[in-house]
Amino acid sequence: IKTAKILVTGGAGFIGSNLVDELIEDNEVVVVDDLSMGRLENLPVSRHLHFFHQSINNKEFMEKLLIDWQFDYIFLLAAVASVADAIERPYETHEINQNANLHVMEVIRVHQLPVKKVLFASSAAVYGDHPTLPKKETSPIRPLSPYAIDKYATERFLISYGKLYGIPTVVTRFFNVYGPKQNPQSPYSGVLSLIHAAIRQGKVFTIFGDGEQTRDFVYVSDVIKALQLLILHEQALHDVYNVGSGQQVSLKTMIKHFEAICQQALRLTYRQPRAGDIYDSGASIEKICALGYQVQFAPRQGVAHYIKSYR
Ligand code: UD2
Repeated sequence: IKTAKILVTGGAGFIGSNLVDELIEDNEVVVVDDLSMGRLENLPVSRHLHFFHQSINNKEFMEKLLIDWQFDYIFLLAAVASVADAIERPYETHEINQNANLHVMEVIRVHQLPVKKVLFASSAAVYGDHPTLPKKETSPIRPLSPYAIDKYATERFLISYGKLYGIPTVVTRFFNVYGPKQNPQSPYSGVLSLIHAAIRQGKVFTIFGDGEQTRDFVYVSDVIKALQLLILHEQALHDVYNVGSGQQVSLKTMIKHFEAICQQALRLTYRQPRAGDIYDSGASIEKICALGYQVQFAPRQGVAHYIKSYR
């Protein structure tokens, strides 16, 4: 994207700040982030960056921002990203994960803002524990938590606003994203950020279950490529796309990659599986690949790049 005005909600967070790094060279980028999980240090220093320390839930602020700026592209990445957190405070997180995003669409509709496309970041969580793998966009939807329900409902709202009111939209379903700037501070942070922190600090890492559970781990720079492709591709319209690596890999295999690349053993301890944990997960990425998406970082290469970026 070039010479555009772009809004990234959650732009100081893990995926958001990696996206901002890519966009900032050639565009004016506005970031709205309440810094609940995001960090200012994640953001580049640039006169093209306009940072607002605000919640997307501040409706007055968001309305004014959208009207003042007349954005070309909008990436809706802000969320309470932890499923566990959403289970603790379902009503509060609903305000952010669903209503605040719906409000953005409503402002665009009411003021007929000329946005070229709005992208909403949904999650593999919408598939729930239905056993057929890999997950296709047409697989059964079984949202099992308030978090997944909000993600799914917001997907539908976005697409419905898109079709009814002529606002171009697209939705991504992220699988297990990992890489630089992922915050390991919560026990519900992405497991690879916790492994990365444990191996660097020589600390013990707890495996919940037997470690043979599988995930589709996708490196953040591949995710950023997917976001840029989907926001620009004219065929990616009012539709949903899985974003993953297309490889289903066990936790133990990922740990072996960390150990091999760091040349150091990770100290392990085992506990009962987490309540509600899904054993296996994997993405079909055929749909996004048909638009020209290519995975650059297989799991081992991704881990190597991740570790290198901290040296
Ligand atoms: C991911 C998403 C979540 C939701 C969900 C949908 C992340 C960070 N979370 O949850 O938002 O979309 O998918 O299914 O991407 N584990 C350990 N030890 C630890 C931490 C985790 O063994 O210290 C295990 C955990 O029990 C699970 C696996 O590692 O089996 C992955 O855990 P996660 O929290 O990174 O991601 P997941 O798939 O539960």
